[in-house]
Amino acid sequence: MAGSKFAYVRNFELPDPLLPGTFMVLRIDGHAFHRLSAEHEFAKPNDERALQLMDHAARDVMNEFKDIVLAFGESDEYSFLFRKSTALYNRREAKILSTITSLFTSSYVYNWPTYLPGVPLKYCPSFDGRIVLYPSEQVVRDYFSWRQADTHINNLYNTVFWALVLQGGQTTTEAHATLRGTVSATKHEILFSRFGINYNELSARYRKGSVLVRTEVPEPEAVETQPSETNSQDQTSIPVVSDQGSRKKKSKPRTIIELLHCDIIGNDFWNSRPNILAD
Ligand code: DGT
Ligand code: MG
Ligand code: MG
Ligand code: MG
Ligand code: MG
Repeated sequence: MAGSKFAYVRNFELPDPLLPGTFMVLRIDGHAFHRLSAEHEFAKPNDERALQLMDHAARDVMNEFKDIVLAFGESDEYSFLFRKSTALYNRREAKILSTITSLFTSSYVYNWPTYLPGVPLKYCPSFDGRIVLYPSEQVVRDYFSWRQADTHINNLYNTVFWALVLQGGQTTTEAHATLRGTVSATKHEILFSRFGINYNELSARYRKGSVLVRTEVPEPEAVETQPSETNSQDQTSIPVVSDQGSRKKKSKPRTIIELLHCDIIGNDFWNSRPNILAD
């Protein structure tokens, strides 16, 4: 059927496919959260409630988009890694980016009262988003190492900074001056000797950020419904037909989304979860 004479305008909508066979990382970041955190009196340097709200929104995104295999969050940002061969929305960039940024934002707003009860939102928060493609496993790992190293550097600085201000009585200008040019060891030392704070004993959430992964869990029912199957081999992909009707054995393992605050720079995390980078 011919369209209207206006339908030609459709030709101005250009395709925006993301290169196939590459890892896709989508990162959202709170717009002007310097202001949002101040106006809603977030605790300094870290507001546990606000960070948990970020984790909740990221979990909602992962529940909706199963091709996301890993997410990492800190401060007002979250990064989502898609499996390499994802065909989500035919890899159309604007569709993916706008849908996920929008879902994250609405979940953040929807769940705000749960995490910050008694703190009414004064205005509409928003998030920016970008998608970057990475060509190899090594660059993907380096990307996440970069974000977690950033978490550590910022958190160490902010922790000392706010200790100097809130407990040490310095002005923010004085605290910046105190810390100017100091190396990491000096910051640890200031925290310990002046404020009795052992940095390494602070919450891992603050030091390592938030890591969301899919973890396989045993499917208890599958075992129960196949009592005659005793040989644990050869069961992986064979559909088993029971007397009561057809039922697939071990079709897809059940996974849960797990929240961790662990190191993702070293090899252990990646070696123990080979599925993240495999396709
Ligand atoms: P942008 O991203 O360019 O629109 O600007 P901002 O203001 O969002 O800057 P950004 O993303 O570089 O830094 C995040 C801001 O959010 C930073 O000013 C600190 C604030 N923020 C994030 N999480 C917390 C928190 O847990 N507690 C407090 N007090 N502030 C936080
Ligand atoms: Mg920024
Ligand atoms: Mg921001
Ligand atoms: Mg940020
Ligand atoms: Mg539509």
